[in-house]
Amino acid sequence: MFKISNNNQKEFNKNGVVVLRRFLSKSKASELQRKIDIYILRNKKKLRGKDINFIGSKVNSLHKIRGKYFEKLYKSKKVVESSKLLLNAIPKFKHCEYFAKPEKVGLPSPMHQDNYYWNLKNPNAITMWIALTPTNKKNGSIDYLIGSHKIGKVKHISSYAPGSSQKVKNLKKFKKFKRRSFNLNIGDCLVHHSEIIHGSKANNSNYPRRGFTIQMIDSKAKIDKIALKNYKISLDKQIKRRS
Ligand SMILES: O=C(O)CCC(=O)C(=O)O
Repeated sequence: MFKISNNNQKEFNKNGVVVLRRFLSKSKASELQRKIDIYILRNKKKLRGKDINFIGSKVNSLHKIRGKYFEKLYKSKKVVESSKLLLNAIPKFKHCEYFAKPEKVGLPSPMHQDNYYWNLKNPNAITMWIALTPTNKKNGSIDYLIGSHKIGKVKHISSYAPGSSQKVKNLKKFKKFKRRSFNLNIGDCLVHHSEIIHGSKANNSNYPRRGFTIQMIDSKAKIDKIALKNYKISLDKQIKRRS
C-alpha cells in the first residue's frame, strides 16, 4: 500500500513537483483506464465544448469527469492523506480530468499555471497526475520549470489549444528555471503545485500517453471572481472560434 513520506513533502515544497512512485498498482491503473473508456463510450454524445476535446475521431482530453468510481478514488485514503500532507491543510476535491494524447496525433498543452484556470486567491492547491501508460519525452511527458511555483501568478494569453486554452505570455522571461520532465511507469503519480509553470509537447510517437488527474485544493481556498470571469470570457471566445 502506497504511503507518502516527509521527503516527498520536502521535495514538493522545494521544487513544486514530486513523483509518487507506484501510487496505484498496475491492476488498479488498468481498472481506472477501463472505467474511463466506459465513461467515454457512455458520454461521448452528451459531452460538448469545454468537457471534451477531440483530435480527429480520437479523444484528446476530458474535463470534469463525474461518477461513483472516480469519486471513490478521489476520496480514497491515499489521495486524501497525500494531499493533506502536501497542502498542509484539509483538502477539498475540485475536478478530475483525462489527458489522452493519442499516438501520432496527441495535442500539446502549452506552458501554463493551473491556477490561471482555477483562479484561487490562495494557490495552495495541487494536481495529481496518474500515469496510465509509460510516459517519457518521446510520447509527451510534462515539462516543469522547477521552483517556478514560488513566483506567483504570471501573465497568460489565449493559446487556442483545445483543452489547454491559456499559455504563459512571455516564456523567455522564465529561462532561469531549470526545465525537467520525468519518466513514469503505469501507476506512478506526479503531483504538482497549482502555480508551477508546466506543459507538454505533441505526441508524435507510435504510443499513446495517457494521464488521469485529480485536483485537490485547500478547503479554505476562495475564488478570485474577477479573474475567473476574465478566464471564462477567454475560454468561451476560443470555443466559439472552434465551432
Ligand atoms: O497531460 C498533460 O499533458 C497536461 C496536463 C496538465 O497540464 C495538468 O494536468 O495540469
